[in-house]
Amino acid sequence: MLALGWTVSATGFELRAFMPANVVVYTAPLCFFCVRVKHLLARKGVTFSEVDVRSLADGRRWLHARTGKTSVPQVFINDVFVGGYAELASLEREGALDELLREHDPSHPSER
Ligand SMILES: N[C@@H](CCC(=O)N[C@@H](CS)C(=O)NCC(=O)O)C(=O)O
Repeated sequence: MLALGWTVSATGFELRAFMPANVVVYTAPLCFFCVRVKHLLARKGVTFSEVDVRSLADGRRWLHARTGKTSVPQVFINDVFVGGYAELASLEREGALDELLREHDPSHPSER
C-alpha cells in the first residue's frame, strides 16, 4: 500500500507517493512511555505493529540483547533500532522522523 506525503524539492514542496515504513513497537502492559509512543505514532497517522514482550520467549532478555536497553517501549523502523519514547519524540521535534518513516526499501529482505 502506498501513502502520500510532502517532500521538499528544489522547486518547492512536492506531493509524492512512498512506501510507508515498517514500524514495530515493543511494549509491556501498564507502561506509560509505551502509551506515549503509541499516541505519538497514531497522531501522525503511522501504522505500526505492537509486540508485547510477554508474548515472546524470554522477551525482555531478547529485547535487551537486541537493543542494549532494559526498558520498554523500544521502536524499530525498517528493522533499524530507533530507541524509546525520548528518542522518538526528539526525532519528531527535530523534524527527522517523517523522513525516517518514508525511507522504505521494498528490496530489503524483510519486505520480501
Ligand atoms: N527513557 C525511556 C523510559 C522508558 C521507561 O522508563 N519505561 C519503563 C516502563 S514505562 C520501563 O521499562 N522500566 C523498566 C526499566 O527501565 O528497566 C523512554 O523514553 O522510552
